[in-house]
Amino acid sequence: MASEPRKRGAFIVLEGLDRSGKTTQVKLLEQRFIEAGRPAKTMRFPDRSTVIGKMIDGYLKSDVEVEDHVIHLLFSANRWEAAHSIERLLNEGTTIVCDRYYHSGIVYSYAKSNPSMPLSWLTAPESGLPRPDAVLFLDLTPEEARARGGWGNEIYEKEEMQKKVGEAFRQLGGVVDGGEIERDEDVVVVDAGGSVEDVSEKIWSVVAGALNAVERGEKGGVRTVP
Ligand code: DGP
Repeated sequence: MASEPRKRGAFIVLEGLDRSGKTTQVKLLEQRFIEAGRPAKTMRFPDRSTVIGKMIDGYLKSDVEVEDHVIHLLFSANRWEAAHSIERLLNEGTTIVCDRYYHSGIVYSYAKSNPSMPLSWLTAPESGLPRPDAVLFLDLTPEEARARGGWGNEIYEKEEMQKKVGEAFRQLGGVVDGGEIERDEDVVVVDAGGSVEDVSEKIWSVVAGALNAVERGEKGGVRTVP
């Protein structure tokens, strides 16, 4: 009797503003998959361990200045460095829980309002990367972020930037419209204002739906970003 073909893993991305609890939730989600007997692995972007990642780290810490277009392409290159490993893991049946991915790439650069970086230019380098099965944006108001101790010292951790990034993510998630950014069907906005347990349950309810679709083969094999 022929054995069943091995099912591919699901590719789940958590996006969020700084202080949204994203990193904690990524770990909880990985644990949940493992407890359910599903091989799972966490990843994060930027991956500061590579040569390109170290350049990004220097920029984020304001140790070096990097021109807007250049840093945008470096963030994208940092995802492309991992593209084959992501594909391989998914094909081997490992589910990936990823802390930020290409939507951060688009939204953080978009928030700079640089007229020579229109959306079409920002999205182009991401085209062809492995596409997530679900992207959850953990939403938090600046007041809630402040109540959690405020932001750190990195380059984007300023209230004005966080407001713009939040707004752009809400447009991607279809919660607000009116801007240039169109709704992206992969993005779901989750209110990250509750307790760790509450947010984790909300995340699980969205992820479970995406997981079922992957299990039933509705999403096909590993897809690529259009
Ligand atoms: P984190 O390690 O998750 O705190 O992310 C570092 C910072 O980098 C955070 O402020 C978000 C920002 N960021 C993440 N990915 C990208 C990207 O692709 N492009 C840009 N411009 N910023 C990004």
